[in-house]
Amino acid sequence: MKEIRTIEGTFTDVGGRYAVVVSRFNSFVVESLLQAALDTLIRHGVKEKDIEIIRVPGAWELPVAVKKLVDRGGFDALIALGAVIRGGTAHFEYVAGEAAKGIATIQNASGVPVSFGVLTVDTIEQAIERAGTKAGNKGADAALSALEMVSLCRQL
Ligand code: INI
Repeated sequence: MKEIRTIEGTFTDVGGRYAVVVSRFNSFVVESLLQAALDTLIRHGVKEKDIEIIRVPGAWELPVAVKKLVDRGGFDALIALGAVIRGGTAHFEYVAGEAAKGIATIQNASGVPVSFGVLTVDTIEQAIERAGTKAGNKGADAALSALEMVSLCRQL
């Protein structure tokens, strides 16, 4: 095993510039994701001046904003945050599916990491569990993934 070269990201002195794209829909949950994402970036040494927050109406609008920001350039990674809660409506499938597909397409085409911090859950309780209670905070997780990918991409 000692002979196998391994390339991986680290979390020390990563730095870089980050855009956090945040949807307003279900803001009572999404604001907790945002605060945790910002806290994670800053506690890992990212400067406030190197973080930009962009707000969109809902998860449906995340891909177009992500695309504009990637095209504008200057960001090492983006973090997309939102919460799509099923709540008995078929709308869920479209919004969640298009948000995920749109963001993945932009990430893969551009080579710029875009963390997917969009909750896709059945109930409000499940959303709350993932926004700072018993299942952690997916905003913090998304920020950690962004940091790791920035560090990794520099080495690839
Ligand atoms: N947007 C969300 O971010 N989460 C949801 O749960 C949601 N639901 O359930 O409808 C939602 N809809 C709005 C959508 O993202 C667009 O903003 C809207 O359709 C206007 O384009």
